[in-house]
Amino acid sequence: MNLADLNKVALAMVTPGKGILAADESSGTIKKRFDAIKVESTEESRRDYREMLFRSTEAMSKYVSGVILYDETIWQNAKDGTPLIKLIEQSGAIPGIKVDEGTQALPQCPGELVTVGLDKLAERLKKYYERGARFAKWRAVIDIGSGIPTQTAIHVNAHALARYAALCQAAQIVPIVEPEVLMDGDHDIDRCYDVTQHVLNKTFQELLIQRVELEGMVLKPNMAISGKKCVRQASVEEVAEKTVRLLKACVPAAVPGIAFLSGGQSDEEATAHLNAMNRIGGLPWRLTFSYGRALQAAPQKAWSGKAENLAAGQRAFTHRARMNALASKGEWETGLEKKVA
Ligand code: 5MM
Repeated sequence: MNLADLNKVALAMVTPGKGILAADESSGTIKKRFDAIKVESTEESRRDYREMLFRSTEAMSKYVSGVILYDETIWQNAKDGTPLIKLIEQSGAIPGIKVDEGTQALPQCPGELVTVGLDKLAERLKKYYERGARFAKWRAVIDIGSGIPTQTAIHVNAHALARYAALCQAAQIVPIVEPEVLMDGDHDIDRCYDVTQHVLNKTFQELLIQRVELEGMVLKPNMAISGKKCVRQASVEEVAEKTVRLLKACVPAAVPGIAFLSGGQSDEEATAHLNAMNRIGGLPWRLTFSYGRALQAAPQKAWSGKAENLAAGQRAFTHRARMNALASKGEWETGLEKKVA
């Protein structure tokens, strides 16, 4: 492993003024997104949609540091035969790959999940590196509810995250470590804070045990935020203040950067929260976005599967990418939302 090179890639992924596009929806998830805009999910429609994003020159070259791909996409070609991964490289963004293989029910823990995909991971990473991927992603899912999460679910998921991260670094690939505490449910922000603290502490403990080099990774956490069905929704300032406090308590300064997931927040909320955190300042790591839904909901709607809407889809994507890029520097304001790029 060459740690200096891993660190260089990790720092580039969290370049101030840029962030990550999470375009790694598995076939089931992208089908759900396409169903919502009444588009049939086929190999061709998924290719056309992602090609539209990757050919958004302004967004990709100015606001996007890296793109997380799904296995299908990394091997796919654009309509003119250019590999989609080349479009990303040509824009100056770094290609990455989701390597987990989804979740399975965790035995003895009703309602809880464990992320799988460690079998043959070393071989898969080698192939992805040869194809051009320089970082990877693995997402653990922790649900909050009555009696959950259990210690068991937190432990096995943290262990798998660390196993994945160690294998990535051995393959000269920067791991994005994503322990996501879901915002579904009626719990309040303080319960989210406590559970996330527990999950992050356990994750860093496992990373340490498995000798993962912190300088060569990126953390992708949830924010400390109210559950979607909670009657008291915390303000933007409270989310920012509590998330920063939580991360300072759990994330070593050796980690180059933190790139948040949006987790079901509205587009503008996700931007406002990131912006407010960056305004706090004095942080040991860079804070940016690694959004899926909060970057793609608008372009999906604008595109709606029609070739004549490609430019509108690209405009919508560029706008959201620009808003989040500004938020990664604490320079976003509500008023800018109206000036669609
Ligand atoms: C893009 O969505 C990814 C989901 O993949 P699955 O199909 O395997 O569930 C997801 O991991 C995503 O990268 C992160 O959750 C961030 O996306 P959001 O929408 O939460 O910002």
